[in-house]
Amino acid sequence: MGQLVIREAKLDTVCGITSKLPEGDLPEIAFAGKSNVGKSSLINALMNRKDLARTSSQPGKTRTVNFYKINAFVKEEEEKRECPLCFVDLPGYGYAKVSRSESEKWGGMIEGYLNSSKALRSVFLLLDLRHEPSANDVQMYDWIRSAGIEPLIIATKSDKVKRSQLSKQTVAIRKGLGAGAELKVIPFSALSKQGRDEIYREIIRIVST
Ligand SMILES: Nc1nc2c(ncn2[C@@H]2O[C@H](COP(=O)(O)OP(=O)(O)O)[C@@H](O)[C@H]2O)c(=O)[nH]1
Ligand SMILES: [Mg+2]
Repeated sequence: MGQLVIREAKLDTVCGITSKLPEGDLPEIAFAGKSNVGKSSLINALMNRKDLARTSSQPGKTRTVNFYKINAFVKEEEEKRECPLCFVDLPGYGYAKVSRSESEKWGGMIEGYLNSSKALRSVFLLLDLRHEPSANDVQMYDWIRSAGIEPLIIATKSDKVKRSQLSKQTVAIRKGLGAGAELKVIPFSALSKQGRDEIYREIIRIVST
């Protein structure tokens, strides 16, 4: 199937609540999840960058939709196939210090993006491997599916869970979302990079079909 190689990644557009979302033509993969779940850490790990996407221990800081342009190719035996794409970092939800009206505005913007982007090819929904999905997580899962997209679930911080607990936690995530065994859940750790190659393979599959 080949190997995804990222040459360069750069932050291209930052959208606030009142900005018009860009209409790019690169295939887009969006990243969703509650604040502090490890979204920036995953995006950095995929881009092979330490700090292009901000990571912080203070949740709720990212209140924008960030579009990263990724210059990449797929390396196959003898050939290189160009594979330009765009990562879309959606604002984290579930942060207690945000007012209800503000979080509703953001919810509207995320839902609007999911329903209107023509270039959106997949959504990676991040859930903490240690916890059952929250009501907000379930709502996000439902929004993504209502937009006609089957999300890929990335279960983050897998280094904090014993190997022997991995499959039990994965089952609990599927159950919490009301999904069956067909829902793909990939355990990921930003520390050990467990799961990264599998996520790269998913990206190649998504962009190639
Ligand atoms: N142990 C561990 N900590 C992580 C992992 N991913 C993120 N973190 C930590 O969790 C916190 C929030 O991460 P961040 O990527 O900023 O989350 P975001 O709010 O979803 O973008 C930071 O302190 C990270 O260092 C992981 O895979 N393992
Ligand atoms: Mg972040």
